[in-house]
This record gives sequence, structure tokens and C-alpha cells, in this order.
Amino acid sequence: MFNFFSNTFENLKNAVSNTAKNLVGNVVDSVQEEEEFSEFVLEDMEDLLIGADLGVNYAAELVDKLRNQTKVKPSEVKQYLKNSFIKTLEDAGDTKLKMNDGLSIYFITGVNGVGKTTLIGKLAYQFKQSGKRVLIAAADTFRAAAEEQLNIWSDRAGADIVRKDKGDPAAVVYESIEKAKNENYDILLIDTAGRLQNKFNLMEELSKIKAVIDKKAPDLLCECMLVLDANTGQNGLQQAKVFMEAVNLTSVALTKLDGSAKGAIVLAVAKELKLPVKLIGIGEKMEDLKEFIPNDFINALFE
Ligand SMILES: Nc1nc2c(ncn2[C@@H]2O[C@H](COP(=O)(O)OP(=O)(O)OP(=O)(O)O)[C@@H](O)[C@H]2O)c(=O)[nH]1
Ligand SMILES: [Mg+2]
Repeated sequence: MFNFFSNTFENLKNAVSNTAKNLVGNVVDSVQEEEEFSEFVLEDMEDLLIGADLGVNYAAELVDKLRNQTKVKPSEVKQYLKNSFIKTLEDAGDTKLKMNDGLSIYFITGVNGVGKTTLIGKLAYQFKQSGKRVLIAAADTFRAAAEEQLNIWSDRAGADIVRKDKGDPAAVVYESIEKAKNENYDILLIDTAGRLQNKFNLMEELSKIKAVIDKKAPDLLCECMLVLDANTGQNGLQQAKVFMEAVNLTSVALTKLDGSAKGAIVLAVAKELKLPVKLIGIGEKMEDLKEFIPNDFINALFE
């Protein structure tokens, strides 16, 4: 069975402390002493939520529900936010990483620098530690140093790698699926480029790779995952929409949550895109990848 390194609550609390201050602390401080949800209080609350990167629509929806009602008092705003956030995360779908009995394929996408290769290295390590045979497809043949970086990670993790210097990414993926099937690997992780000459080229390349997977191993693709940097805030939503069109995303990994004050993007992604966040990166080390457990995340935010 696949088990993530123990996700100590203290770790998580530290990682989300800036987000907690922004998203919960400031709002609660400004609202809870008030007598009623006056228009002034509501507008202030909405501004704070938007400032915390929750997104304009979501912030407006949360505030609208408090307008002209008497059930929720300002002193209960903390519990109100907590319940709303839990519901949003639950509505976005199962946050558990999908896995097959035989070969499981994970297709990892995202713009440049968000942490795709690092995520793959960390995942490879976790899977190896739980006794799986892991193959990595170096389908980022665009950036000169990309495969070298992946080599370092795969060595550290003890995973095997398929690479073709300057080759066609779709061909790398084709070959790695053959190899993974023939040699009975448990896990195939596909790393992709984050930057090409332009957005159109990048999306075309990703669609081509996706077509290869759909043709050769349609039932084996467990996750088509978008990696987002927690610091990009609302910009991440725009990125997600573009990737959504090119490949059919199933989930999101949020990296660099450590220190970020914009972790509310987890909620914005769940709300706006109905995509579950399944993994979070909370540092640069091999062990700094965690399963995303909504209740833990919410408790860490609200404690
Ligand atoms: N603090 C922190 N840094 C991270 C995390 N994940 C990745 N990084 C750092 O982010 C930088 C970029 O990571 P990469 O894995 O190379 O990103 P990439 O998406 O593969 O980049 P391209 O291949 O250029 O598209 C590296 O310096 C990583 O160490 C994280 O969870 N926390
Ligand atoms: Mg990379």
C-alpha cells in the first residue's frame, strides 16, 4: 500500500501560517466584534477575502449569504468560514490520488518553474519507499538542463528513466509506456516542459502526448495533474483554464505552499474549477510532499 510520509500537523500549520493570517485571522479580527453585518462590515470582509486570493466571485458569494439574514452572527464568522470552506473542498471531488492495481500513469503538467520536476522526484521517492517499481518519462526535451535535473532526482529516488536528448516528447512517452508495460513497472511518471516558444506550441505538445496515452494506455492514466505554484494566486486559475482545454485535467498539485500567503488558491481552484487538490508541496526536500487532506488543511488554517 502507498503511504505518504507522516504529515505532521505542525508541519502543515507552519506551511499555511501566512495564508491563515490572511484568509482567516484578518477577516475574523475585523468582523467578530461587530454588532451586525452592516453593509460597511460586509464590504470590508469582501475586500479582505479578495485580498487573500479567494477570488472575486467566491468572496462575493460568501458575503452575499450573510446579507439580510439573522442566523449567523458576526461573532460566528469563523465557524461560518470554516463550514463554507469544508463544503467547497468536499464538492470538488475525491482528494485521494488514484491508483491502479497494475501500472499507474501520472501525467504532470504546468507552466515553467512551478515545480513539476521536483514533484516528480518527490513522488518517485515516495513510491519507491513503498516498494513500487518506478519509471520516469523525461518528456521535457525542450529545456537543455531539464533531463539532467531529472536524472539527479531519479538517481536519488532510485527510479529508472527514459530520455531522448532533443527527441520528440510524444515519442519519449510512447517508448516509456511500452517499457513500463513490458517490464512490469508499477508507476510511470511523465514530466513535461513548462515553456515552449509560445503557449500554442506548449498546448499542442501536451495534447499530442495526451493522445499517445489515450491511444496506448487509456485505462492506465490515473491522474492528469496540473501543478500550480501557491504564490501565483489568482493567476493560477487562468493557467488552469488553459490547461483544462488542452488536456482533460483530473486534479491539481499545489507547490510552494510553505511560506505562501496565497494558499487560498486551493479553495479558489476547488470552487471555480471543481478540481480537487490532491498533493501539496511544502518545501524543497524529498519528503516535503504531502497528501492533501481537506480536514487537516482546514484545521491547520483555523486553529
Ligand atoms: N519552497 C519550495 N520550493 C519548491 C517546491 N517545489 C519546487 N520548488 C522549487 O521550485 C523551483 C522550480 O522547480 P522545478 O521542479 O524545476 O519546476 P518545473 O515546473 O519543473 O520547471 P520547468 O521544467 O522549467 O518548467 C526549484 O528551485 C524547486 O526547488 C516547494 O514545495 N516548496
Ligand atoms: Mg521541469
